[in-house]
Amino acid sequence: MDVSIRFRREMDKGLCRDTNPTAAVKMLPTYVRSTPDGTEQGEFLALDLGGSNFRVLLVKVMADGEQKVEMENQIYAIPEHLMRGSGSELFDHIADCLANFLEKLGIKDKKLPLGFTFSFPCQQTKLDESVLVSWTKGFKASGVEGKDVVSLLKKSIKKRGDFDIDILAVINDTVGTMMTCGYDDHHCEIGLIVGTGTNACYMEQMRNLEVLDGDEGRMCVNTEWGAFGDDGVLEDLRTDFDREIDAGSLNPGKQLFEKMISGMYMGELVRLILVRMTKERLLFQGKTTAELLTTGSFNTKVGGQQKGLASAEKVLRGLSLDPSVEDCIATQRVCQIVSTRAAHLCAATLVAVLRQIRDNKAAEKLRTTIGVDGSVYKNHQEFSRRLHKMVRRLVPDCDVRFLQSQCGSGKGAAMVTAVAYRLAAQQAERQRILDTLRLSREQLLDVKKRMSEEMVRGLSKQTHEQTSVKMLPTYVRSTPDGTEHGDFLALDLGGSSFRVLLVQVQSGKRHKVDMHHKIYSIPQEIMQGTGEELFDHIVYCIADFLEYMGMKGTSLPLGFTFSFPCHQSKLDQGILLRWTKGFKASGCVGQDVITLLKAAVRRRQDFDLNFVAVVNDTVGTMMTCGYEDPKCEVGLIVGTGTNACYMEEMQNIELVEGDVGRMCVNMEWGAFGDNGELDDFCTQFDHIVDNCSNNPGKQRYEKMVSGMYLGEIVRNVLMDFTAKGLLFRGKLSERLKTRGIFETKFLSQIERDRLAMRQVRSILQHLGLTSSTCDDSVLVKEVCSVVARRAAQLCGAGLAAVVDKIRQNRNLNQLSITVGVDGTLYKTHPHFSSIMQETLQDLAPQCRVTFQKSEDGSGKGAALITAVACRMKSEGQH
Ligand code: 0WK
Ligand code: 0WK
Ligand code: BGC
Ligand code: BGC
Repeated sequence: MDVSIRFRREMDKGLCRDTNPTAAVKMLPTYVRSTPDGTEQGEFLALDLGGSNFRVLLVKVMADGEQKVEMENQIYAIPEHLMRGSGSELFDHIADCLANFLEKLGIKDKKLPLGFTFSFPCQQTKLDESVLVSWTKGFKASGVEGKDVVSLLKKSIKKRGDFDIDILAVINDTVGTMMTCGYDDHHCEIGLIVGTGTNACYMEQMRNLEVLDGDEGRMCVNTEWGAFGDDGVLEDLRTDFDREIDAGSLNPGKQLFEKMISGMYMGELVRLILVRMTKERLLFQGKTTAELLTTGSFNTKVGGQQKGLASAEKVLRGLSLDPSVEDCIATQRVCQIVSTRAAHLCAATLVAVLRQIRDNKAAEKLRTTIGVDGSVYKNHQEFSRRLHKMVRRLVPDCDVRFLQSQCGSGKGAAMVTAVAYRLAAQQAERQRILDTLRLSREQLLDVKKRMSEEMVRGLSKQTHEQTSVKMLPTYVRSTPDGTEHGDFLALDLGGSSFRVLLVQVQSGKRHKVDMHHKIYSIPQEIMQGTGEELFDHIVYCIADFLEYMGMKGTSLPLGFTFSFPCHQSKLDQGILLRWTKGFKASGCVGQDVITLLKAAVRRRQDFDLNFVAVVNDTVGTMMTCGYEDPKCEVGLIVGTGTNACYMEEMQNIELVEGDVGRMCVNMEWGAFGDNGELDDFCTQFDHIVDNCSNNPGKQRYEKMVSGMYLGEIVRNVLMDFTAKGLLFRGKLSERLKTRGIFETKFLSQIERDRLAMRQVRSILQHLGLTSSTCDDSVLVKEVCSVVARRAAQLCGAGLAAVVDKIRQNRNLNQLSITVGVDGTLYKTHPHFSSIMQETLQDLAPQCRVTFQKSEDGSGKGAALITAVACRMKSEGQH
């Protein structure tokens, strides 16, 4: 119990980030995160190095329903001079054995995936990279410690040049054993080796693996318990015999626990004890022999099979001794004691692992299986019996089963490789699909170029009709100059919420604006009902607001932010060209929205309004921000929808008379791509979202950028991945099939740095995906980030076209300008704005653009435009 508790403490030291560097028991991450799930299939090569035999294997895994594995293997010798020679010779030899094996099976031409069981302590950063920390057991080849054994093997194979393989995984033999046994018994979560060396691995909770990021799910940890005691914590238990063995070993001071247990040392322990007893005349009449005094002459194998005195005698005679019966009994007794100690010490550390797993699971009664291999465990019946017995004595409350590995860790290596292969294939397929959503700089430059071309075509009388980007004149000619004053009513319709506002503007130096507003919802059925119902609802809200403000009966000038594409021939008229976003009210397209509103006011006969201006939310946003920063000459919305406006030179606006000064143009860039300008960037998911929208073929750019659609793009990618078995183990939840269920706000939440995986998990829970794994969460986060990144980059490319046009309009080498921005996506997404600005800076390097987030919404801007219009009317200008 005490040894077990000490070892538990050592395990914690190894797991803890701060103490890991000095911990003796290294608790090495293996990057094996999942046990076989039955979908593995294919042909895999495996190498099994580090035990008493070096094996090369070919493992065929069939996944047709009942899992079947066929194996062919060949044992090759590793001569001692190679174990202790130069590393490159050792790896050349391994490559030669591999070549020989492939030749024999006539598969030299195949480039098969390979799993490498390398049974020594290795620091891994990923499954197929493994740096040897230090040799153990009989190995001491030079130039390998501190090196990645995959690169060493690759080098040796390349040196041969007559075959090629794909090394996908390096694992420890304990891991291979756990996986081999895990294939048949899904409870197997511990791997134990007691052979030449000894070691154990087990499935640990990621949250306890402090040296790694991420705290979801589990990963297999290679404890490397052979080194237990290397920091002196076992000194009170180690005997002089142990010290003598260590002193005579290849790696003194290291693997002290292993040297008390494993097959490489047990025989020697017995020998040293026999020598000491002989020298003290307690055995063989005190007469030693050369053999008895020779290191390694009493090897464990024979020691183990103590079937009666006969064999003891035979062994001792093998050392030229002339043993008496007492000598044989005594020798047997020594073997028994050495083996018992080994078994019990092994039990103690194993129990520490069992307790760790039980506590991780907070399980009352732990049910688990230990996969075991190794010549000591397999050939020393007494050892395994004593081990089982002591384990059950130390943890009587655990239901522990020992499953002896029949086919070595090679099968397990193939399983890990199969999982790695499946994961790699799945990852490649995922990335192939995600790559269709990743845009290169060239592509973004192309988007900018095409947007610029469409802007020019939209402004020109000839091509205006055909173009997709309508460049609509707004009859807003100047930005506020601080002389505006008065009270104004503003409506703000078209975003995610409908607002009615009272805006009070004071002119003069410390000019300022006070605002009162109330938010109203526009129910779906009103958005998609009749125009009358919609405008009656708007008027009802205005009446409620005037009531709420106690302004019944006052007739204030009204500015109407109507965030849809409207053709205007003057400020107080807006002919709706088409609905966008979630709106589809009938009888409005082609109508002047002021007329529709007036009709609704008339229908209510409750109050009157002085309709002065209809403005687009981009224009309202530009004006709102322009009130603070006169350099603000661009308005950008990235919310439910997306759009931009900017101050264009009158001479370029061919649809409006006059060449003097500027006028704000509402680009309606949401429609960019409606004439196919973006087809070569559209993915299958964009087509699905467009086909399922209520305005197919329209607003293509908007459907790749704005908040109303990003969630749907993500949902369709997730569905496609799930359908292809790349996510959620191919199990689709009903909820995930529901349109609009993956709200765009999830994208912002999921990408918020700190929260990350736990946040994702709860969102997936909410989507009915309760059985999602950590990997699923990671992938969902990646899909969200790819979709949001593309949206931000496309928006940046569009904006680059706008500011560069303004720069060229003004023949400037350098333009510094401010863009007023609003919209939930821009404001709440953690990375959208920075990615958009990076893209803009990269594609329009001659423009220094400052972004001004609009805090007061476009209602203020609408009121300012109304104020300017009123001022100009009162000064008789038009
Ligand atoms: C057989 C496994 C191998 C492991 C060996 C340990 O396939 O990976 O290294 O058991 O036992 P040993 O051969 O050292 O007794
Ligand atoms: C707030 C503005 C409004 C605009 C909205 C867009 O006041 O005019 O339509 O932003 O953002 P959304 O609400 O669609 O996210
Ligand atoms: C090695 C371990 C290995 C064990 C059993 C030890 O010497 O350090 O990596 O698992 O032997 O082969
Ligand atoms: C509309 C634009 C509006 C944008 C942002 C688009 O769907 O067509 O008029 O500016 O959404 O709200």
